[in-house]
Amino acid sequence: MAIEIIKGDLVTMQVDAIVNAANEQLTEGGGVCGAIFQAAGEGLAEECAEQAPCPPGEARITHGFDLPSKFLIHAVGPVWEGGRSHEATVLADAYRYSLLVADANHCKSIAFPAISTGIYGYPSVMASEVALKVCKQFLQRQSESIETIYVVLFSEDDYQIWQESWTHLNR
Ligand code: AR6
Repeated sequence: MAIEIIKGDLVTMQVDAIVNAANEQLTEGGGVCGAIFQAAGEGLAEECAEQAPCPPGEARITHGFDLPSKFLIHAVGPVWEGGRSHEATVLADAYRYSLLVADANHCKSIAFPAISTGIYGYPSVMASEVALKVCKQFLQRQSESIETIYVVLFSEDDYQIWQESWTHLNR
């Protein structure tokens, strides 16, 4: 079982499930969500609409359509409001919920973006600490089918930040 932190484009990941940094209505947005909707193509919006809304901290599963992944897991992270609105709890819940959904669907591999760290404004360093801790604990304690968790960072800066957090967490 492993956690792999990589730099790249989430939509190209050949995994069982790709996680979308979604909004509560599960509609096409900007950021990685926009890229996923574009790459998935027709059918995704309709399947998402059937499952909406999805509150922050939860996730919904759809097919991957034209993406290389079988499933898409739409996770809604918190909007950053300075850290006093339980953002860390909600972010941890969003990762955990996604992992549970993937596991329940017998996924062996899953790829996450850095949920909430773009349009939703969550500082990347703090988000990495929350996310990586949840992923590590899940693999150690709960996972039934998931063997590999990828975290895919889009920018070099984020990649460095998440690598450092990972090293720190395992010290
Ligand atoms: N691959 C990997 N990471 C990416 C990609 C990509 N192709 N594109 C962007 N990122 P964001 P949020 C990174 O804004 O903060 C949408 O409109 C990006 O650099 O996509 O959770 C939704 O519909 C950042 O580090 O998601 C919601 O309304 C990370 O993905 C809202 O934005 C997340 O940034 C969600 O905001």
